[in-house]
Amino acid sequence: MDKKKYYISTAIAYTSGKPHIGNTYEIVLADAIARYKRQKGYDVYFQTGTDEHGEKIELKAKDKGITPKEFVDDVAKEIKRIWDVMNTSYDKFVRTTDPNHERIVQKIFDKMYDKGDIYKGEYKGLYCTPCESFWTESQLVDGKCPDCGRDVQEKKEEAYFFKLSKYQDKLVEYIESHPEFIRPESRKNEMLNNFIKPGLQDLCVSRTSFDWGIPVDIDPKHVVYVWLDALTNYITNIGYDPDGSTDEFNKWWPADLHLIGKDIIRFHTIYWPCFLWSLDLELPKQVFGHPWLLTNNDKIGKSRGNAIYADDLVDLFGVDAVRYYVLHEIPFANDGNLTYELLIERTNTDLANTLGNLVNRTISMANKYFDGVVVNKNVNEDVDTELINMVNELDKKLEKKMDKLEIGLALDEIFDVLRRSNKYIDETTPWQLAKQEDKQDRLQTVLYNLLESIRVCANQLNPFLTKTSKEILKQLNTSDNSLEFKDNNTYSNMKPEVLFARIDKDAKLKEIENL
Ligand code: ME8
Repeated sequence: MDKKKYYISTAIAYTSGKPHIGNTYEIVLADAIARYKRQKGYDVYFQTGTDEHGEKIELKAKDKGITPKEFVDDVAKEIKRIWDVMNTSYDKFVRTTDPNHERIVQKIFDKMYDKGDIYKGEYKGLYCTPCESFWTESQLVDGKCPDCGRDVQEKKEEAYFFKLSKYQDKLVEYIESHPEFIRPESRKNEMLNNFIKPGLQDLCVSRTSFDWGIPVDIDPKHVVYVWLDALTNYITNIGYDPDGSTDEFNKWWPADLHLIGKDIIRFHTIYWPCFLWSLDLELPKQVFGHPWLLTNNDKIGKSRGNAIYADDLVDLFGVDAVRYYVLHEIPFANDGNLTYELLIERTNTDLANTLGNLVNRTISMANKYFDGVVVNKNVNEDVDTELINMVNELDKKLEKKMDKLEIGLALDEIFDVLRRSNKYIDETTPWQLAKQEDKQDRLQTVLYNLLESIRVCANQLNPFLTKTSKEILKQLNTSDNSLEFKDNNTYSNMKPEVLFARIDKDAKLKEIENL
């Protein structure tokens, strides 16, 4: 039987500057989901990339005295490097300056125009002549241009519009009859009540005031406005073509999950469905708007001057400590907070103590008491049952959380088993058993149970802490990737190594301060 397919995408990051840990969090989250699905046997396609057009980028390139293409080439390279530093397993890194994407966007525009969904009209707005920028009333600062502080004038500009209004009723009906389409639930209500039901205005989909964009085929003094260019990345890169799509497209579309931040859920659940309907395509199965990562309770932003970067954190703490922190600490629906203090505390408690110590102690005891060779002697006591049951129930429990995209809680399930395993050591006191001649088989059974528990947890950790998962299995000297407790494994030639060194908080904070 063919494997079930799973297409997951992230937002494509603006190439206006280096991505911060908030942007990076999204790719790590998507990566954990993609890896989990692969582990579950799905045929996964995981797409991410960069959003490279727009006026802001044109201006930034001008400031630097380079072409926009040179500018975005540099930034896209940096973004890809950071996604790689975070050990993310994307299948395709797409760029909106890819010639194929540009060509298909032009064709999409033409198709919508021919259908009557795009029409030529007039864009009216408040214009700042020196800055060559349109502003909305709410963007003005004291009634003046927010960039240069000068007066603005009402101005009209020729522009193309997409008939969002045409799809309003259909959109309300769709969202109400597909409760799984927008997640979490609170965002669905926000979209319906605050944005869609009050009335959709037609959307301006072209600009003539700047050049760095995809030229409109039928009227090349216009460039395609960014959201039509950006959102279509989800289909252009898998072989969509208005003149006939590829088999690849038919295999992957509709996407199973668009993972994006809560600030852009509006574009993905209003503009995007209407664009897709205009092309007679199905909608993605789900759009999940994840919460934000805050630092000291303030949103991390590229232009806010409070950016913390993933690669710096990896240099300080290692890739899996950073992955663990963002996956575990950012709850499913509420914003999460990142501080160095919290990151240090989490690393010490969960990774160094609960996980690292357990692995290290267990392998060390096996080496000390049995020269590293452990099999199951089946000398069981009541206390074993609870541990073994927990190990065997883990997969189901994890699946429940993962299906709801509750990644932090999924990690908790694994760590609950690890904590239970530590408690099992306290309960069974192997060091006491070691002193008693007639308890050697019991001692070996105890160590066997612990090794099996660690092995299963290590395999379950793979989607989240890939590097650590591999490292533990290497230390256990096993390639058994089954997810249930087995009775007949043999452990030998195990080598304990420190997985996560305990961090001295004060010393680390000093080191960070000096950076
Ligand atoms: O929005 N915490 O790009 P972008 C968590 N190009 N996530 C955050 C965040 C934070 N502090 N700040 C931003 C764009 N994000 C568009 C997307 S998709 C067709 C076009 C998230 O570089 C943000 O919500 O500003 C978005 O999902 C992603 O980072 C990229 O943001």
